Amino acid sequence: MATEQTFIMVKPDGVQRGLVGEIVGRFEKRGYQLVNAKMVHASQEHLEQHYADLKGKPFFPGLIKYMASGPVFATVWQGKDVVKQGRALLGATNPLASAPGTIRGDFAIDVGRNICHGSDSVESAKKEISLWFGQDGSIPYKRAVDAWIYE
Ligand code: DAT
Ligand code: MG
Repeated sequence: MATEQTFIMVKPDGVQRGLVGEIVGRFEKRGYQLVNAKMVHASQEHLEQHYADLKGKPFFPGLIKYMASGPVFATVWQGKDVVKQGRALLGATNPLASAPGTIRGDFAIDVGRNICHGSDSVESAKKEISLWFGQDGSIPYKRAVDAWIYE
């Protein structure tokens, strides 16, 4: 069974709007395994590191301010193809382009308030998990239900 991991974060608007349970629940119900989680009120410096690839974009200062405006809920998920499937569960970056049934397509409207983050590749996932969780990236444990999720 694959042990791919991804970093999924409920952004400050998602936390404020009471959507942590909804977002976590969608990953759980799909069958993915939660292997780490915490609430963090991140510093601007930490968020600038997280979004380093976007430095220089016109929306960058606003993005950092929004992300630092309140606590986020940071999680690590494990399972087969979880990076790509995680992005599919979140929907398109711009919620107006997200299909109904996706998290952003069901709960968001503006791109600058799109309520959740998901790693875009296995490589970014590794970097993000290490940035947010340090050495203890995940807490491994065996799930009895895996035999009913994976063939
Ligand atoms: P994603 O979050 O889907 O990986 P991204 O990495 O390109 O998208 O951008 C990170 C975040 O930056 C995104 O979730 C919302 C914000 N953002 C992206 N493009 C934007 C834009 N054109 N205007 C305002 N905010 C934007
Ligand atoms: Mg991204």
